[in-house]
Amino acid sequence: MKTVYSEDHRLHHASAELNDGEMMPCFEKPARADQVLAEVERAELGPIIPPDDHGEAPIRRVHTDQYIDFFQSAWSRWADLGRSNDMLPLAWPPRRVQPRCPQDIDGQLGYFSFDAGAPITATTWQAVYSGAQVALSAAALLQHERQAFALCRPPGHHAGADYMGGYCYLNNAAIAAQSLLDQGARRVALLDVDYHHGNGTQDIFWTRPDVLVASIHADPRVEYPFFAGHADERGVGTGEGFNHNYPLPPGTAWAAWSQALQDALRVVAGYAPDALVISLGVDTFSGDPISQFRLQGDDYLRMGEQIGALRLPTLFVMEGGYAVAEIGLNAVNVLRGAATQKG
Ligand code: OKP
Ligand code: ZN
Repeated sequence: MKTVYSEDHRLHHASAELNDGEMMPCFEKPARADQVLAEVERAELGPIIPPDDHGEAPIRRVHTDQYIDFFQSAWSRWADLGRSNDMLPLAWPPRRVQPRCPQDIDGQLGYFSFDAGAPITATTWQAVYSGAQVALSAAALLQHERQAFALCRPPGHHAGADYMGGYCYLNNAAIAAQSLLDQGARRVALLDVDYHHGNGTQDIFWTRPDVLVASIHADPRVEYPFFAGHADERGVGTGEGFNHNYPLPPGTAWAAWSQALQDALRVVAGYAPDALVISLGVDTFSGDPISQFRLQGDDYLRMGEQIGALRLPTLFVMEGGYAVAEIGLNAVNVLRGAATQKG
């Protein structure tokens, strides 16, 4: 399996996030991707190639022009005010307000985010632009290959069409899924195995039947992102029935997790997609510092085997995973498991 990777992820390295009421060093940091890359090399998974530049157009197929334009100019507007700290939002519209986009940079930061978990630095746009190109380039590989790995960083699945949050800025998996449709796929399935619900992905495809979204994650009643991911969220209008959530309690281990996977894979197979995108978060690991599931190293091999057994053209897009020492092995175990099944 080929891995697409760009060093540009290093250009996003924010200084702090709010955790338990305290500003702490970001869990989402460059060492994460370094570890995954090192393990891809060590395991000899296959060639590691740089992304091609597909430009902004495929990003703007998923994200609004207003959001992208804001993002691209945000840092220079911030710096022009003499500010040098990472950009963080501080106000959001409450319920029952139909928000108008403010003119002020602080107001706009709240308008284009849903939490304070996505700080913008001077070079964040460059990093996330390259991350999206990694996803697009890996998606393009599926024209000739059965499987590919987009080693994206930062993650993307919390980002919606016009908002950032939860370490996410551009929804790499959604951008890849849309590009597969634009290259001729009639239906794409997107399965999110990250510990956290992919609220951005769900929102982006909420009304659409051409992308089936399934997500296995911690129950939002007790876990971030709290306001989406319930089992009764199934899409609306023409999208009704094309969104499937599998919320699971804290402490879930492989036995119960794999039951949800089995059901999700049955739903995916029934959809008969032309391609499958996996939002590959490995923060389901027992040792993850911010998560409460109990998957073990070998479970990721089984996960990959079961995904690979569908024998669909499959794109793996890196999402979360914060146990830095183990993130590489866990992610590569999924890829190796899937690679042994292809044929
Ligand atoms: C991103 B991805 C810890 C609380 C949780 C946000 C978690 C974002 C996870 N400070 N903060 O889904 O792995
Ligand atoms: Zn996560």
